Amino acid sequence: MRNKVYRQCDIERNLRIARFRPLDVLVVGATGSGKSSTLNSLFEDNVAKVGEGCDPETMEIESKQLNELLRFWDSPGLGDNVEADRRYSRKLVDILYRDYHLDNNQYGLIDLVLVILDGSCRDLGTTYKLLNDVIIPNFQSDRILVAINQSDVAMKGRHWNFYQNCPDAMLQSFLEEKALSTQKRIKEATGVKIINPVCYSAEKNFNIKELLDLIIDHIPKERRRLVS
Ligand SMILES: Nc1nc2c(ncn2[C@@H]2O[C@H](COP(=O)(O)OP(=O)(O)OP(=O)(O)O)[C@@H](O)[C@H]2O)c(=O)[nH]1
Ligand SMILES: [Mg+2]
Repeated sequence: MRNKVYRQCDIERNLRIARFRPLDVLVVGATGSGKSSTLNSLFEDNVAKVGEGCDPETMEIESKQLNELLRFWDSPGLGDNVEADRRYSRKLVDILYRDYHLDNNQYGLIDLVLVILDGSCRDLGTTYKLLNDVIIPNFQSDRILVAINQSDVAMKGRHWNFYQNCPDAMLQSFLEEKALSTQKRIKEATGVKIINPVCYSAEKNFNIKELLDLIIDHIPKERRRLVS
């Protein structure tokens, strides 16, 4: 089934509880983790420019609407240099405080933050910094989701079954361990207990429905009050 119409009834029902639409998901992560590739895979279309060379690609926060129920915000990645990190962090904080008014109440525009990790890399330093310095002080922790991209190259390209386009048993168990260890390490580094991350590959279109499931199953029950 196409992603645009995937579990529409569930999304409608979950959004109806809090009477809002669309759901706004801010996609963040280190540069090169695959945020833009993830959007292309979710949209089954070329909606965001993917980096081809060594340099960071996305420079601005831009919205992409999948359908009338889901809107994603692609963002620049952290981890390039100190000055760029400062600039991008400010942009992220700004959007976390972007508001809208309804019935005389003020709400935050962004409903969920999706943190994308590069599964081929063990270093979580930039992600910790992003969470500790930018996201957690300015956003409700129970609205943070984490997903691990680049599962196809998590073991340096080994154990990917090219014929079936999925990990073999060895890589599968490596990914399960990786998800648990990431959850534990994020708890230790930030104090936040995240939901078990989904491992997927934007490049190979692997587990993209599971990534959508993670979002759909964690649609907040109410609109977001701004952190003061
Ligand atoms: N093997 C593999 N490569 C991937 C995957 N996802 C992304 N890539 C590659 O990783 C590189 C960076 O991808 P982008 O989508 O531009 O990453 P980004 O997080 O948007 O990067 P910035 O815009 O610089 O923050 C590109 O060369 C992609 O082709 C994946 O699932 N598997
Ligand atoms: Mg990008």
